[in-house]
Amino acid sequence: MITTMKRRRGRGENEKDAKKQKLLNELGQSQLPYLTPKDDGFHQLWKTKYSKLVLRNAETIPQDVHREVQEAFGLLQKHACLFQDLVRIKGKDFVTPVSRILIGNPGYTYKYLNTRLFTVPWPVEGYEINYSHPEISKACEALIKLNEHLRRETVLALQEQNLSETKGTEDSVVTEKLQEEAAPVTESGCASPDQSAAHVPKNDCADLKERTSYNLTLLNYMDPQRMPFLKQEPYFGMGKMAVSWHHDENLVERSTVAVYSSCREEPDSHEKEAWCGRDPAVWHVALKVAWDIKTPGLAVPLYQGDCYLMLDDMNMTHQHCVLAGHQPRFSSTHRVAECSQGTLPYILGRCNAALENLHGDAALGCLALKSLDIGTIKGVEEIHNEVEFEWLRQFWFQGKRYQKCTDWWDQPMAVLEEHWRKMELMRRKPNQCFIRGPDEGKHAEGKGPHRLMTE
Ligand SMILES: O=C(O)CCC(=O)C(=O)O
Repeated sequence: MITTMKRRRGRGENEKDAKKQKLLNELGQSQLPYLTPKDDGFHQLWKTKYSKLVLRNAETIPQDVHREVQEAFGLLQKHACLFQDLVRIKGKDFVTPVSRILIGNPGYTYKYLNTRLFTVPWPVEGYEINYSHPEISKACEALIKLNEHLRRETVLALQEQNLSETKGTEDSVVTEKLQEEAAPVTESGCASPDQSAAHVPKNDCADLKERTSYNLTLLNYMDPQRMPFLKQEPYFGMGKMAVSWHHDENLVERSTVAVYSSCREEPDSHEKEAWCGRDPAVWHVALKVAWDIKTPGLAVPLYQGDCYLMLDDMNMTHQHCVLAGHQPRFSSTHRVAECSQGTLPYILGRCNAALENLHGDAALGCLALKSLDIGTIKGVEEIHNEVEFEWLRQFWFQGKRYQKCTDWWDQPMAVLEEHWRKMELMRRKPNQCFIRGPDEGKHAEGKGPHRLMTE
């Protein structure tokens, strides 16, 4: 049951609400201005207030990457691998209009809006992965290839931006480069990457690597024709949104988010100039400066195969939303998820630490606690909750969706459940010899958390 996963709202969320309310009060009935490419000042606004948004339009991306990624989207859809998520916003449950699948490093998870998604692993050396169909394997391979392409593009883009921060230098080569950089962003918003790293000031390599090594991608799909009740964008009057205003959560600080966008083009219509503002037939990414009503918003159209990068701290300083067009669209959003508490090795390590307090041998029919120290018992209780609420319930609540793609999580989840069961016994009867035999022990206290949830 969903109610078993209830969580109190944090102070941060209440503060956010207060800020949002203040903003809406200031705004009253009026709407804020925003610019699109057909507005004067669009490129200037981009360059001055949204400079960490970089668009790489489709022509700059290798054809084989386009072909394989677009085929991958089709294959994942054919095998019904994408699902709408049940998320919690301000204590209420919502089903996302977009359908999603998380693909990434084996054993990684990503939590957004209180829902933890588990990666369908992409192929990495050292891991044996059984996919439920060769076409799913092919799709995952295409996405790790895209991931690598976007990582390289991101490093280049970051290097370019570091160059522009060295303004005022005497170095003539750098000055020359600066003049190039200072030129207005091109029509496409794509500043041409300088492939020669020779004059690029040194970045802190370790840091750069950490902030650009995407460890997973969250894929989104939506067909707007099947979603008649999309929310209207509330501040600027930008029209229907597929994804509301947000910052991406749980990412490594100052890490880039890279997005590949794919949607069929709308056939040209004569009504093109009939609307003001953004073209409602075309998908856009929209950006605004967080908690700022003075700077106009920016709506950037996205055509088949375009990519955009939100560099460095842009995901923190700005919010973004996705404005729906008319055609179905896929996107692949590559992220450096902050996984210090989100990987399988992490949670197994936690469980093993808790089970250290267990003494004896289940096979011999007797287990007891080594220590009854209150701190130790509390620690076990914490881990017991963590494995139950952050892992097992999250996993089982999402049903059998992962099995559509792979059996990768089945065995680890069985192990976690077994650990949970032992901790449950430790908690219930802390000072008794509480398991009489392996099979009896297994069933004595009865139920795994997934069963509790479905009751
Ligand atoms: O599809 C996109 O362009 C971005 C989607 C997004 O913002 C998200 O998944 O958090």
